[in-house]
Amino acid sequence: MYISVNEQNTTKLERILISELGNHIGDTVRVRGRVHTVRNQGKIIFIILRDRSGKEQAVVWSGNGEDLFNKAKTLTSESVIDITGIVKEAKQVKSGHELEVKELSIDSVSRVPLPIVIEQPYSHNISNLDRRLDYRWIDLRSERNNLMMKVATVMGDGLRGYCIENNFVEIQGPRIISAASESGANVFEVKYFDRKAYLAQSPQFHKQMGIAADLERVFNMGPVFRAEKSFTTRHLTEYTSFDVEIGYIDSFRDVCKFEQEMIKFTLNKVKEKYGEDIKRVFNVDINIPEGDFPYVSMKEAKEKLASANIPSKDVGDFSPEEERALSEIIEKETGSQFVFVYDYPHSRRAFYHMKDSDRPEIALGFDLFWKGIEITTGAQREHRLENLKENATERGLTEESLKEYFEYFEYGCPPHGGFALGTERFLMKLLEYNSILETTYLPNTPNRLGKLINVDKKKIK
Ligand code: AMO
Repeated sequence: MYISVNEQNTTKLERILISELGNHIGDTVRVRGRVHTVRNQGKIIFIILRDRSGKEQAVVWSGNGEDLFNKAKTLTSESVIDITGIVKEAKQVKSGHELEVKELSIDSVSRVPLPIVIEQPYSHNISNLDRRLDYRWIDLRSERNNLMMKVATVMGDGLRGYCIENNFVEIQGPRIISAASESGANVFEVKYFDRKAYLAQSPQFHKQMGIAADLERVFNMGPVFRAEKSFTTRHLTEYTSFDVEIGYIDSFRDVCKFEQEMIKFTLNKVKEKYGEDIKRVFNVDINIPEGDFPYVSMKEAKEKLASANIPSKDVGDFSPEEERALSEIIEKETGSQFVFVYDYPHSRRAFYHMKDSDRPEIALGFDLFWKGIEITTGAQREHRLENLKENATERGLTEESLKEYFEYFEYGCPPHGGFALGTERFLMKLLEYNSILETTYLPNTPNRLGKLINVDKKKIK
């Protein structure tokens, strides 16, 4: 059953996973993986073998052949090996069984010592974060980071799956674009043959194009780029945005409602598949929110913060300290870890947000906070071309620079709204990591481009 034929036409046992060994007591099996640790006791060598499904003790006896034993003696931690052996019951081992090695081949030798320490949580880790990220492929081998990547997969599947279940259409907006959508300040310029182009800060204009194209409900999950000089635990220069745009809405609250249900669905999916592992490895319980997330206006939020003696430097936005405090206050008051904040001043939001018709100084948009940080911005969009042009002019944006975008509204466009969720921030809060750099596969920041690039923080413009 487990026989496979390789290129040389010799038969080999098919690899099984460590997690399956319990079903094979007494059988000869083949397992492949990494040497987690190796301990030479003189006449016996203990190898802890690790694969994606778990760990198992493998034992090499000197009596099982000199060549085999000598080979085992050369093993280093983290080397990649291929073992054939017999699964034996072993009461003294946690799993209740171990593998008696009959054949050993070394697929790839690891240098020792490793450049970083793997496995411990960051707060106890003697390797600092930048060094760990410089050796990310080793850092990701830890149980927690491996699990983090698996959770990210299910999280993405949940977000996409919820949209698909609700008959959304998936789009991939172009990433090289001719006009900046968010603000001209934090956009990366690229050379596009003989002209300038930009890396998309968001698929904003192109998800709205999907509404003008009568796709009615669209989503887009993909990379976006921000030339932001922010050296924080929440900013990347390249991140994966989960964008949604919904046609025929009556209010931005329709958008909030959709996002709320999408989040519940996603958290449920993650809990179902990895809830127990997350509890064991991160000591985090996944709470599935019940009912509607609470709403708080900007004014109410600032009042609550003032009552709690949290200083406010900016009436139109929140500092990280305010975001943290506001989340705590709302959780205490309502039990909810999520809160929608709305009624931001229009002057502080993107020009494409619709203005409240009774209070034109207010934008019909919102942010969603979770456990102390903003994870989403959204809004009802201005779909009336004249108003949209006026908004742009107020911000000093030229008609010329937005010509293509404006065209989407010239041939009729349904009322619509949407939002974008930062997936790395979502994952960071989900697993309670301290930094977004840890929940990004290979994070780019102002001073990291694959590896640390030691940029002078004062000099970068
Ligand atoms: P905004 O710029 O607020 O809105 O971004 C939306 C969400 O993206 C995440 N985010 C980031 N994550 C990591 N690094 C960054 N530098 C970074 N910047 C933002 C946050 C944030 O809430 N077009 C609008 C959305 C819309 O209205 O649909 C936009 O991009 O989680």
